[in-house]
Amino acid sequence: MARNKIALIGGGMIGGTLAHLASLKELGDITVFDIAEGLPQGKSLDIAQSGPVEGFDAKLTGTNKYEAIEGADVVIVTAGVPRKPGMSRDDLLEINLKVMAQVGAGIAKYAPKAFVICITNPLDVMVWALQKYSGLPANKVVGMAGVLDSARFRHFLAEEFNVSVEDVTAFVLGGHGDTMVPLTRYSTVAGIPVPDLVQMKWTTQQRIDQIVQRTRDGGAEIVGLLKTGSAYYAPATSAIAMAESYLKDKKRVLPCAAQLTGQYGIENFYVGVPVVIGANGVERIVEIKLDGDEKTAFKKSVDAVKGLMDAAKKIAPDL
Ligand code: TXD
Repeated sequence: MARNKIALIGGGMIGGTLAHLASLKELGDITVFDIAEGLPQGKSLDIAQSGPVEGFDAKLTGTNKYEAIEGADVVIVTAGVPRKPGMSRDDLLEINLKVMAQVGAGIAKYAPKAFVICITNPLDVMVWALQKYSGLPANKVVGMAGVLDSARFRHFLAEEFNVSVEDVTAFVLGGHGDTMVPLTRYSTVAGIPVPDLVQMKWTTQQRIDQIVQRTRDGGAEIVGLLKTGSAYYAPATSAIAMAESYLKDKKRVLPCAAQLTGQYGIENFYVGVPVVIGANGVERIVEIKLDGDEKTAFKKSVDAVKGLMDAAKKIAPDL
């Protein structure tokens, strides 16, 4: 059986890390596309040369031509510009919308059967625009944000409780932005919900509130430290988990930006919710029961995404 083909649209900080991780995991042959001359070619060649040392077999190709992504099984999109300190994700809207139009056309022409994972910010609107521009079925186009946001939440909780990250689960709902909704009662240590751990005096509500806020600010914290770009190791690792669930039909339950068709009272709209990812892409949208406060927080997040979508429609009336 031929190897899977993974196309990475954008060979920058996240794109290069995606190529390296996919190679290490032998997920398939990898084609890195970028508009920058030489960048995808150089990174592909460099990673390929690490193969003999590490022992992975993967054909890596760098390209500036969309036809090289022909027949890709998975396409991961990071093309666009990242934030600089002081910029919000929303500031990237206009420039990255134009990029999604180009990327959508390339995918439609050369990889219409692919499972597409969008990473470019502002994520919830970019994945919505990419699905529209590409014309691919909505169950085959998702956004990566919730896996990263919940990973940040899980990391902070594991540090707080001094337990293995493997035994910490978390759900983060809503848009990938300051209004994201980390759900503490669905977050657990070995199945023990965080509110119970507060009762058990493992921590305090105040500490948990601080951790929730640090999760919301997770991207900005790293942008502030790096100064020249945004996070890329954890975002890339998160997208690879989604790609792997598709390629291996693992049916993982992961928080992703997916198109809702009535769940949570939302129609034809992308926002972060738990989904099952298998060989058919998004196979199920998990509609968890939200209590009063969670409903309010989720609606605030949905309204923030809606606001950005309205701004996007003004910029690109064809959307
Ligand atoms: O959780 C999340 N979804 C976020 C997403 C986590 C972190 C970063 N997030 C966003 O991913 C970030 O705000 C950016 O919008 C993307 C990519 O971030 P990255 O750090 O990889 O940016 P780079 O290093 O600038 O890489 C972007 C590449 C760069 O090589 C450009 O030459 C290329 O995109 N680029 C293009 N490729 C194809 N087509 C077009 N038009 C294009 N324009 C730029």
